[in-house]
Amino acid sequence: MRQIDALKSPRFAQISTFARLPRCSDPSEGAVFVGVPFDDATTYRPGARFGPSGIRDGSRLLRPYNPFLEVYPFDELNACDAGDVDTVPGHIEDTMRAVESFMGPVFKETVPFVAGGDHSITLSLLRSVHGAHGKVNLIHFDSHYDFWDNHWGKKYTHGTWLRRAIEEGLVNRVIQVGIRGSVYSHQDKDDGRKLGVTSLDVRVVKSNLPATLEALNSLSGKTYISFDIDAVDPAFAPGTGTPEVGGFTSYEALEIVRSLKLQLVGFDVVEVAPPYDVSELTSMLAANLVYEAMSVVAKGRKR
Ligand SMILES: [Mn+2]
Repeated sequence: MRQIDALKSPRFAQISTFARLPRCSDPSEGAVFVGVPFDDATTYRPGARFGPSGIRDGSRLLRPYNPFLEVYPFDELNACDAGDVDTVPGHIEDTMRAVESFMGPVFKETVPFVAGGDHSITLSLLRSVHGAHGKVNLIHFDSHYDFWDNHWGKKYTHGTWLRRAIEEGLVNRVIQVGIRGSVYSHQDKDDGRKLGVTSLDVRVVKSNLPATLEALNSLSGKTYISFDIDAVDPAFAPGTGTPEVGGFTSYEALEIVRSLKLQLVGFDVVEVAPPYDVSELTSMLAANLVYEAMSVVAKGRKR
């Protein structure tokens, strides 16, 4: 988009690119960073519509070489920033259509790294993944199950996307990582079992990180990762809409992601809400999680 056209667009939230990467207009140019600035499906604090711009700001200090994985992720992936999807504030179904029409071709061409937005966007992303790859495994980092049937009678919210994805047959194995906090009833746990979801709660993960990594790395075939930043403790990631105390440290979150050896077809980090952030802590962590995920994909290509 030419600068003068950008001035006429209501896409006012985007002000920079991820990690100062070049802008790409053609997604097939390389692995792309994409923003989805939408937060009308949140149930508590809104603000995740500013996640993409916050994460771009939080990414400015990222440097080209990852010494832990010994890769240059941006070079290896020919990475660029494709800008934001044209979401429609206040209208979730229009936004879902916009995400699917933008992301469908992107998933066919390359591996996208998506910054939300609230977690409702992941249903549209998984529909696009399914269109490109068929059923994939899902690793879902979160403090919440997100498989409620509805909220206030509504089927599409940030707490119901996973049940919709399972109902629509978009996913194979689903492993949740970091579950904690109070829920409405014991039913939630039973529902997970009925839906065939493996939930590794925060105690299980924290008490035995190697066993968790083994479980995740045992997934075979194409895998998608959705990372709700509230999987991390609010002491490390305060800028989010439905915080739950007692989560991962930022080190643990980064270490889990960078230790994955999987065939990733895409990655999203959602629920970053900069209005509640402190000193860009949450945005910087989200940017670094994207960086580690890019590095995992880059490392896989080098092998
Ligand atoms: Mn959550």
